[in-house]
Amino acid sequence: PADWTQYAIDTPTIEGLKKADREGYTTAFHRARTMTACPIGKGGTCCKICNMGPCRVLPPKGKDETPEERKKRTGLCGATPETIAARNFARMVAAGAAAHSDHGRHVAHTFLHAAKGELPDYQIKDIPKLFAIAMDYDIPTEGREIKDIAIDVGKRALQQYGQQDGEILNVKRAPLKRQEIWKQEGVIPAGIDRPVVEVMHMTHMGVNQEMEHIIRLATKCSLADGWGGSMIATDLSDILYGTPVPILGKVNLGCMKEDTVNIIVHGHEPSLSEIIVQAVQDPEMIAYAKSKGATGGISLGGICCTSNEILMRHGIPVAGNYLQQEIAVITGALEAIVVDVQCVMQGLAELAKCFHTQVVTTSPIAKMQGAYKHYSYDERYGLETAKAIVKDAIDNFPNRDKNKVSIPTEQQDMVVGFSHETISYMLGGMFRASYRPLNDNIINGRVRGLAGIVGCGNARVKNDYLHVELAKELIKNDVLVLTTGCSAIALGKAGLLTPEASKYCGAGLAEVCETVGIPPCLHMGSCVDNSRILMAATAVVRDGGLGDDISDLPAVGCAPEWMSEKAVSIGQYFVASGVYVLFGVGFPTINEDVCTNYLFKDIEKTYGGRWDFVEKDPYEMAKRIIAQIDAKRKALGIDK
Ligand code: NFS
Repeated sequence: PADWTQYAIDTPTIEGLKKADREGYTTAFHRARTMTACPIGKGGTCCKICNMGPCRVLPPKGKDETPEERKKRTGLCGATPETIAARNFARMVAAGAAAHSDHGRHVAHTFLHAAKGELPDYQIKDIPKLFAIAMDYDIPTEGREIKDIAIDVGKRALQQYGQQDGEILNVKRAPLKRQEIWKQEGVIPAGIDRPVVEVMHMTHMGVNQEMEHIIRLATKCSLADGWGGSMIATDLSDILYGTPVPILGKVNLGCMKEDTVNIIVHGHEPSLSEIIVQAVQDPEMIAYAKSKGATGGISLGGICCTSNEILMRHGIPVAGNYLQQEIAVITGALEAIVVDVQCVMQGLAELAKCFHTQVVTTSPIAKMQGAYKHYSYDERYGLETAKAIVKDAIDNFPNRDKNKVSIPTEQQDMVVGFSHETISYMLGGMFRASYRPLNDNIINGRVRGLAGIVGCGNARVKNDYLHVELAKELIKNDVLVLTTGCSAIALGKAGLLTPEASKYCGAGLAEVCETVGIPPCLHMGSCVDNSRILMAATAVVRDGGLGDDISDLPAVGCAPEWMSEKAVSIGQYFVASGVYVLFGVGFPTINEDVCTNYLFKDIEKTYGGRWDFVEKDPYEMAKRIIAQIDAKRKALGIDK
């Protein structure tokens, strides 16, 4: 068996993997040790878009081939390596944008029907944000019923998806200078769905064969995600379920208990998990659990971004991030894992067969072979469905095999819930909410800059290690970290989402964190909530003193352990919004130089942002990020 301390840093994961070895279970960690990634596909130079191929155009670098010889290689149709790399990249962007945007569509759909009063278990919660969004959407509010405003907001959001002409609404939130750049480049999406279809079309055999143009249309698609679908997902979830405010939370598998029915929700969309939160608090359900021998009642935890959604709004504990989904099953004490969409491993179903765990799929678009039960979740029957799922899990409690149970006790406190609105209130105060105090601290150098650390875990590298070491290195150098997704959960487990973590900070950042009473790493939510980071960056620009565009800010983005296509879309919309973005663990086009050079260098001339890549050294990552921040400070004339 492998030495798991080489592949994970957190004790429950390491212990879970050892248990898997002892008892003969297999996880993604195991598979990553026995399977190698395809070296040609990984670098972006395998073309499989037509039936004359697949054409493996370029072998991995380092084979005995001169750059000239490499350049001569083409696919059977003559497609050049850079066209192929760009097309593959663009398709990743499209898949990621589709996932985020369809999530947003689902939220908008639920929102509209809730607004109409058709969903008894859903009510509009955040009225001030409803008014703010209505204003952004040009919907009149004066003298109108809340219900009518909400219906209009829901309709307008849904209409954005199929809009064929003009511009998506939210681009006007961006700094004016940014909008000009997008206009000039022709990358403002008309609607949200159309650019996804366009990318699928233009990457079909025999369509777009100019690398830069392929990337341009991929950029438009990514903007339809970040400033479109993802932003709608965030805004409408906030209005419907509440905008996050700072709240205490806990993270790690210690949220599961020996004497409770343990249920974990996993995936991304909050619609069902919001109602499950209510169901597990129902006294009848708790009494029922006790009647089945679970003397402690019911424990609810979460994994991945569904978890982040209910953590931010209700303080529901996080069981773990992406690579803990199988480890949670291996505890032997999980009655049900309720999954919706995205980042759910098919390996779960096989693994669950070794235990009593019920895998429950709930999305109309996501079934799993071997799952215990499937619900095509319909919001009209919200609480009824949630209760049926919880009741099933309770009935499953007596099936728990005590001999197989080992629950970790680790649980780490954290402070979460930093929506961009909340950050503004915390810094500026209720009556003059503003980012100006942050700007002042950036100008005076107490805060050197801002870094978004986001994205997944990847079984190819030591789990959580890159996130945590990078964050520590950055806060040590006075860089304030904004975090979302599985990265935020990794930082939480490491104790970096607590005000006490200011002990890892440089003197300047420590002072700011202690004065305001915030952690040096701010958990801003799930991956669609990267749109909050865009809004925060825009607010920093608006509140003055740091240039007039996002690209002027000493701000960077990093996904050190990314694995999903969504991460590529996020990266691209940050680059297109003027941000330097660093990826770890491979880059989609890295085996091909022309497209990679464009993304890493030339694209900066257009957008002021660019890509970069460091395989797996968090200190090298930090070095490059800080160099980038310092260069921006210098350009602003605020370097010390
Ligand atoms: Ni983001 Fe969230 Fe996690 Fe990666 Fe998956 S859960 S949407 S994709 S793995 S951070």
